[in-house]
Amino acid sequence: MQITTHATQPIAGQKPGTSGLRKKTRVFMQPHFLENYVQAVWNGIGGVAGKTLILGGDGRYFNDRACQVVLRMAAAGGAARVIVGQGGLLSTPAASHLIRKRKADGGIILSASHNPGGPDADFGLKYNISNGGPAPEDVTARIHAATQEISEYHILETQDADLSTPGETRMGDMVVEVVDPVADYKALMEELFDFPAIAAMIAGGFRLRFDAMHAVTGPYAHAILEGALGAKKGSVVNGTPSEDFGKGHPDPNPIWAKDLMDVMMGDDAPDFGAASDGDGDRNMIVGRGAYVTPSDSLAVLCANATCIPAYEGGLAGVARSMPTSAAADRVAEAQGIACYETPTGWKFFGTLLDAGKATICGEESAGTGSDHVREKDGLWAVLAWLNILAARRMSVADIMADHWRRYGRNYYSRHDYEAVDSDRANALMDGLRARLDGLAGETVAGLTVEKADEFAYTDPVDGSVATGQGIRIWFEGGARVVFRLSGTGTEGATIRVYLEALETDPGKLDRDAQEALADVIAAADALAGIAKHTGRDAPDVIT
Ligand code: VG1
Ligand code: CO
Repeated sequence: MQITTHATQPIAGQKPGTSGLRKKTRVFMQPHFLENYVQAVWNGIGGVAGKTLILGGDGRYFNDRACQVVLRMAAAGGAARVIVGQGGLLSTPAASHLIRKRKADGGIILSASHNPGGPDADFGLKYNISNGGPAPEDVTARIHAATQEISEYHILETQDADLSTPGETRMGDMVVEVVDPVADYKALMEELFDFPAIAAMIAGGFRLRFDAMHAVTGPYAHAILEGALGAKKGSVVNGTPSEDFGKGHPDPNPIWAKDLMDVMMGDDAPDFGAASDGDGDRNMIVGRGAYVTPSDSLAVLCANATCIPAYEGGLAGVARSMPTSAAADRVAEAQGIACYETPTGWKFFGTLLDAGKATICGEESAGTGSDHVREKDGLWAVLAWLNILAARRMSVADIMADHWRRYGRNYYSRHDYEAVDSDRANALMDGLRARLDGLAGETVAGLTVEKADEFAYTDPVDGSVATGQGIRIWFEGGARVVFRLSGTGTEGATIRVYLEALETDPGKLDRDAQEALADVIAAADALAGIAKHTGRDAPDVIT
C-alpha cells in the first residue's frame, strides 16, 4: 500500500459557515474538492499523526464515498485509529458522544443537516474538536487559511474499508473500528432519563408519533422509542435512512414536516408528535392540536428540568442564541440562574458547557441540548419532553398554557427569504446597518424604535470576539426584530427575519402568532424594505 501525494491548488469558496462546509453535492464531487478540504482540516489542526478520530454521517448521497476518502486520507496522515459508525452512519449528537466517550482527538461529521440530499442537492463536512463540539472560530479560521495555501494532499492507495459489520480492520497502519451507531447513544439516554416512567406512561395508553423524515434518526428512534420504551410498532414513521431523504426536505418544522402536523391537528391525533432533521440534531415538538415553537420548548425544558433525573439538582445556567426568543430568560430569572446570549450556531455554546456555566442550551432553529454532549440533540429533546409529560401527567397543550400563564408568552416567528441574489441581500443588510445609529425614536408602521444595534459577542470564558452577528431592533413595548443572513445555504443568500413580541395579558395568550406579530412584521418590512430589495411579496418559509 502506498501513500500518494497529489499536487493541487486552492479551490475558492472553502470557507466553513455556521456549521462546517456546505455545498451542492456536485461541487463536493468535483475533482480534488473533498480531498483539498480534508487535507486543509488536517493541516489546520496540526496534522492527524497518532490521533484517534470519529467518523460518520447522515447517510445522504455521497456519504459512503466521502467516508472512504476521509479514511484513506486519515491513514495517509498517520492517524492511529478511526472509529466509524456502521454503514458510515452516525447522528451528529451520537458522533459528539463518541468523541467524548472514546476520548478521541476529534471527529468528522458528513452532513448538510436539514438541507435536502442527492446528487443535485446538498452535502457537507464538519470538523468537531475533542470536547465533542463543532470547531470554534479560531479553528475554522485556521482550516480556511489552510484551504487557501494548499499545494498538495496525501492519500493512501487502497481498497475501500468494509463498513458493513462492527469490528476492527486495518487500512495501512491505521485501525478502522466499525461500531454500532446506536448502542452508546442509547445507553447515554438511559442514564439521563427516567425510562421506566416514560415506558409506564406509554404502556398506560399514551400514543406518540415520531417522524424521522427518512434521515439518520430512524434507527435511533426505532431502538429507543419502539424498542426500549415500548411505543407501538409504527409509532416511528419514515424511519429508514435514504440517500435523498425520500426526496424530502429533512427539516423538522411545520412546513417540511407537514404530514406530521396534519396528523397532530387531526381528529385522531396521538398525544405527542416529534420529528428530527437529516443529521438528528434538530427537533420539532407538537402535542395534540398544539405546536410548540423551539424557543418555547427551550423555556419549558428549563422550567421543568428538575423532573428529569439528570437535571434533578437544577441547572447551572441557560444559554440561547441571540435570535431565539427571550422566553428562556424569564425562566432563568425566576430560577435565579444565569442566561447567556450567544451568536447563532452551536459552536458558541461549547465554552459555556465546558466551563459548567450553562446546562441547557437552545436555538430558535429547532435545536436544543444539554451538557451531555456538545451538539444539539433531537432525540434528547424528545425524551426530555416525554420525561416531563410522564412526571407532570399533563398534555402538551396544558403544559404550554400553564407556562404562558406563569411567564407570559413570547409570540415568535421567523420569516425566511431563500435563494435571494447575494448582492441584493447584502444591500438590504447594508441599508439597515447604515441607519442603525439614527433609528432610536423613529416611528415605523406605528411602532417606535427604542434601540438598535449589530450584535457582537465576547465569549465570557475565553474572551474571543465575534462581530457582525445580526442586526437587532427593539420597539417600545418589548417587541424585537432581528435580521441576519444564513451561513448554511448553498444557493445565493437566505435572509432570516426573526420576529418577537411579549404578551403578559392572560386574556391574550391564545392568539395566532402571525396575527399577534402583524405590527412587528409590518414594521420589519418598512424598516428593511424587504419587498423592495428582494422583489418578493412573502417569505418562502415561515416557522
Ligand atoms: C442555521 C440555524 C442555526 C443552526 C445552524 C445549523 O444556521 O439558523 O441556528 O445552528 O443552521 O443547524 P443559519 O446560519 O443558516 O441561520 V444544523 O441542524 O444545520 O447543524
Ligand atoms: Co442538523
